[in-house]
Order: sequence, then C-alpha cells, then structure tokens
Amino acid sequence: MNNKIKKLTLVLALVAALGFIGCQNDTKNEPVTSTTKLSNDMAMIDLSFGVRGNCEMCKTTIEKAAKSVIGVKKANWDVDKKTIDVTYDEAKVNANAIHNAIAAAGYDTEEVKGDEEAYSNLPNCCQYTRDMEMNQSEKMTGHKDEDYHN
Ligand SMILES: [Cu+2]
Repeated sequence: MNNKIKKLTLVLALVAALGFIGCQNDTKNEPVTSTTKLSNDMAMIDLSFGVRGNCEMCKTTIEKAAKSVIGVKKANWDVDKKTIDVTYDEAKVNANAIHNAIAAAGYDTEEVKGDEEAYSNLPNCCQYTRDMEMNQSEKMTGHKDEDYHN
C-alpha cells in the first residue's frame, strides 16, 4: 500500500519534472547567447612576458601602451617581477604587436628592445637600467607571492 503511493508520487514527480524542463526549453532561447560568449572567451589568450621598468609611473605607461593595442583586454605589469600579464583576443592581435607597442613607449620587453628616443624621453626615475633582469617571478614567488600576500 505504502509502496504504491511512493511509486505514484515518483511518477508524478517525474512527469512534473519533464513538464518543467519542456517548459524551460520553450521559453528560454538564451543558451544561444551564452554559447557565443563562451566562444568569445575561448579566443582570449593569457600571456605573460618580461618588461623592464622601475616604478608605478612605468606601470601606467607600460599598461597604457599595451592596452592601446586593439584586441588587448587586460594588461597588468608587476613592478617587482618585471613581468606583464596580458589578455588579448587572438583573432584581433598577436603577441608581437603588444611587444612592439610597449617597446615604442620606451620599454624593453623580452623580445623587443625599447625605442631609444622614447626611452630618453622618459622621466629620469623611469629610465631603468637596460640590463635589468626580467621575469623575476620564479625567484620571487617563494618570498613575495606566497608569504606576503594572502
Ligand atoms: Cu617609472
């Protein structure tokens, strides 16, 4: 007796669930939008590379240069590591263009040397040493990233 009721309830619940799902499918045409968003995200590349620089002012200049490139969504230069993290749309731009834009602003990247004239026009405090080590992440992570920041 009890079992029968349980089964009936189960069947009813199943029917209700199916009806609910069917209803959702009818009303929601939105999955199309989220699929598009997903494929947009998939075209996004995260890249890190070394860029020489000294201070917060350098940071502003470097990031501004990187972001001025069409297709670059994010740019974050780490003053301690001498590394920039960029996120860009590979359909619109390649890494070379980002290196070139930063170099044109006077900053050395690990692949393109900074433009001499732009470098000499930088404020004195920003004229970094040209043999400064880049990509200091590996050495610094032990102390800086893990221990200081949470
Ligand atoms: Cu600076």
